[in-house]
Amino acid sequence: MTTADHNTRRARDLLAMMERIRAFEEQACLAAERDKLVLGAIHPSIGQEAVAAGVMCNFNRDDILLSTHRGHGHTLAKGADPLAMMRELLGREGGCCGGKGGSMHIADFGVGMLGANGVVGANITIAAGAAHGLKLQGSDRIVVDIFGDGAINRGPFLEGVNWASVFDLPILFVCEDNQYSATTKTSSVTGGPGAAARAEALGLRATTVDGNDAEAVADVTAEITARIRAGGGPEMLHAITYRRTGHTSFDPAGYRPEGESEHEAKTNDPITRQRAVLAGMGLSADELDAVHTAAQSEMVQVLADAAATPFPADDMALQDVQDIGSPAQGAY
Ligand SMILES: Cc1ncc(C[n+]2csc(CCOP(=O)(O)OP(=O)(O)O)c2C)c(N)n1
Repeated sequence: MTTADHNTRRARDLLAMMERIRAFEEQACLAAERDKLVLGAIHPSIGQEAVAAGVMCNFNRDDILLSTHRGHGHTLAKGADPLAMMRELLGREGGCCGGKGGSMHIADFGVGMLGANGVVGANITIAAGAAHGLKLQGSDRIVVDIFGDGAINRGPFLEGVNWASVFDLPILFVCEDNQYSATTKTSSVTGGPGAAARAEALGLRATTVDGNDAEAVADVTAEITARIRAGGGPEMLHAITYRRTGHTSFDPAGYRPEGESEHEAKTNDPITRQRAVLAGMGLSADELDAVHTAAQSEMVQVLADAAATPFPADDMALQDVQDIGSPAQGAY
């Protein structure tokens, strides 16, 4: 394959993954808002798909991923089955976690996805632990840990990044900076220049990238992961993007300047930008539309199949649950 063919294939793969993530989340939002099939919140990453697609295309199935409450895109891009994910969102049999975890607690060890996490920042120390485990095993696998800009203001960021630095662990920390922490503009509660500078202060090499440019994210992550796989130690990627929806699918985001999200959608949509890249490589509008249509059809079917799946049997509630008894029973 020529370099041009390779570049075109990767560009198309990036577009296809972003389209699949967007379509999955659009269907998930419909399931929550229109169909009332989801108990609990959904945190969409609509507009942030280039981070998931661009980072994850540089990781193998047996590498390890830790993610956040906004982790559908990362998990799909790591290779998880969208039907198992949708069933999990709907609490159905065959969900990734038996229907007991829901959107914020999806894990799929089969593709190296150790878990989304509803506790902001908690995945950072877990990821450092996973990377330490791999290092002790002498494994050639590596870890990617994705967290939001809000997480860098929590203690686990310092603990996890420091630990990775001290033990020279094989891990890429990705700060997916969508500029908001729930209802707060993150810059208004962040001292100093932010994620990259903090990582550098702890001894990591840090790179900042336009997180809505899938090609740039994929390129820079390829360079970083090559260094990490060669034993170069932990690094930080600060990917700047934008949260287009409210914090959850139900949040109207009235705290945001009027028109901000619409402006981003019009001028900085990662899918539109990637379509332009591919058009420049010679793909026709019909070919690009076909990628969109395929993703839409796939995820419409995924929601239909998940909604038609039965709920788990009642006794499932007691499976995978630790029962060590109560103090009154002398268990301690
Ligand atoms: C320890 C902790 N504190 C507060 C919350 C409530 N909370 C949920 S998401 C969120 C904002 C997180 O912002 P960020 O890390 O930037 O991720 P984003 O939601 O933007 O993807 C907060 C404060 C929480 N889940 N965990």
